Amino acid sequence: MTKRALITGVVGQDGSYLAELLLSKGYVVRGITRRASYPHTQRIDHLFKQYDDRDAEARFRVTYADLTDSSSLQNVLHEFQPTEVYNLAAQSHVGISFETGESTLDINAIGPFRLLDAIRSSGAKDVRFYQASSSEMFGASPPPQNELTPFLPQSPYGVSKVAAFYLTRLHRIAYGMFASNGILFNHESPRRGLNFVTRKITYSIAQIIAGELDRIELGNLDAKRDWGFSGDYVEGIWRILQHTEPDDFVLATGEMYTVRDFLGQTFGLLGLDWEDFVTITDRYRRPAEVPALLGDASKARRVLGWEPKVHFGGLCEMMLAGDLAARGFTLEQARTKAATLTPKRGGA
Ligand code: NAP
Ligand code: F7E
Repeated sequence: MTKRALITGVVGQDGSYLAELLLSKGYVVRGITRRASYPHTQRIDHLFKQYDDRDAEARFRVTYADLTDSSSLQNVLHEFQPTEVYNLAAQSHVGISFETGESTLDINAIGPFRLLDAIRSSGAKDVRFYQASSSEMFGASPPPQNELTPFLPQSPYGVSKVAAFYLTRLHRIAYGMFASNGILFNHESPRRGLNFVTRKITYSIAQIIAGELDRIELGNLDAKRDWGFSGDYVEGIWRILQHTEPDDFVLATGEMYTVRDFLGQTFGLLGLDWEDFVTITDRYRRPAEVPALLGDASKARRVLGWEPKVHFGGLCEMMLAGDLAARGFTLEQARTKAATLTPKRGGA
């Protein structure tokens, strides 16, 4: 039987990689996106071209629906009849969740409830459900963190993801649904949103090389994160739903670096000293911070056979090369240009 996957958040970073992966495995894929005032399908436009979504039988199509709109979720479930549902949609920015707490909780916590409830009420017994849970749920719990580590969330985002985690487990326990959580540590890529710290740094370096920017403004450089590659993590997400039984799994690299390390590595690739180009500002500090995240993914390795392929150095180079290429520079050309730069001192 052909597998049919519904992906919420398909126009986001992970949604785009997951759609590629599932299409390569022969799935019929339906994405949902909410209305925006300007098209923002850049991450999946190549899939429209490849799988022609104008055809009624197309393997890849996108439908308007919203996690805050129950009837839109019920309609797409009824019409598409998925065998697997991947709930990746979220207000995913931790810092912004302090400014938009109510809508973050609505989308990230009540949203998954609406979706789980719609699947349950539809009577479809065999649908498998994946919830995009997050290492932000661990918050202030000291590293390393695994599936048994207590949750101590430090933001409205973290709280919303804890609620969704337990709602997913509850549907598994109370109604026997195949509902699993992936507790994913930070994962990045050249498709990462521009206001997450890794992509902000690599995008800004490319702007500096192109002569469009002098300095980068950043907040807390001491935060420690376990950064992996989104392309590796969607493989783990898929494996979580192919497992014989529903369960919860941490996905992580098991390596931890500071934001300062990320600066050193990426500027270092061009022979530059990051301190010449960075200004620290309170503007990007958060009311509460998650100091250190380091994942122990031994359960996923043992049970699912999952392991990340890309590590810190490779990730930094992949992201920087992507942003430089978009401005017409190879790494080698950027190094040559970097050697001619005169940093504008001050502020750091
Ligand atoms: P992302 O790039 O921000 O993608 C999230 C997507 O959700 C966006 O396309 C967004 O649409 C969509 N969305 C937001 N509100 C929605 C709503 N009300 N209805 C329907 N769609 C909505 O995030 P990501 O990095 O791919 O992460 C995917 C998921 O994993 C998220 O749930 C995130 O919280 C979780 N997660 C991410 C990481 C990580 O490091 N990347 C780690 C752990 C967990 P718009 O483009 O219209 O805003
Ligand atoms: O921040 C610090 C910031 O926004 C990383 C999301 O995918 O991963 C992500 O959340 C660190 C924090 O990611 C800036 O204070 C310094 O300590 O890139 P970030 P995040 O908050 O770890 C988790 C697992 C998710 O689930 C989330 O969806 O970097 N930092 N200066 C900065 N952060 C940003 N964004 N911008 C700065 O200028």
